[in-house]
Amino acid sequence: MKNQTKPMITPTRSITKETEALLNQQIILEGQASAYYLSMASWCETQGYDTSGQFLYHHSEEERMHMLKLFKYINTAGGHALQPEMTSIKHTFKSLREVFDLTLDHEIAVTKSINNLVDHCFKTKDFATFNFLQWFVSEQREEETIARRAVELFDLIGEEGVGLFMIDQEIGKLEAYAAKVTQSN
Ligand code: OFO
Repeated sequence: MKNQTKPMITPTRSITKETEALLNQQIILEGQASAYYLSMASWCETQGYDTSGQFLYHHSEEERMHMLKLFKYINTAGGHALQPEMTSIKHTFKSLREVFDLTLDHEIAVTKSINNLVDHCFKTKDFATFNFLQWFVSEQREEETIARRAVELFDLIGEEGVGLFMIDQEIGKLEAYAAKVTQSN
């Protein structure tokens, strides 16, 4: 009887350990984004911000899809994608504005991390991973645009009277807006 613990196939590694570790770091950020936005969506729903809630549920799904893209890439390249721990999830928020301020902060952090990864791949001549990451570069541009517009709505419309209701409605239109703007660039 052969040793059952050995894998049937030994994958050929096409990314370095360092790149694998950086990609796993990126998985953490995408997983956090998905978890944070899910928690925010739930809070919005409990507060009557239904459109923002739907927007954030959808955004949470998208972030999970980004995380899965990285899982597939790392494992196909001979590495091991790791499910990150999810701790310190914030469940309640001071206001709708705080939700979108935090969303923008997180998107900026994700963009920085993607840029560092791209820079690392270029410097180490890992052009396959560099190429794979271009999708994330474009996606971050779009997501940062959406998050910035969301935050701007609070100053543009104002939160008094029916302001918050209107902001909630406008948030539902942001994805279509950002897709149009980034495509025309
Ligand atoms: Fe994964 O796109 Fe934003 O964070």
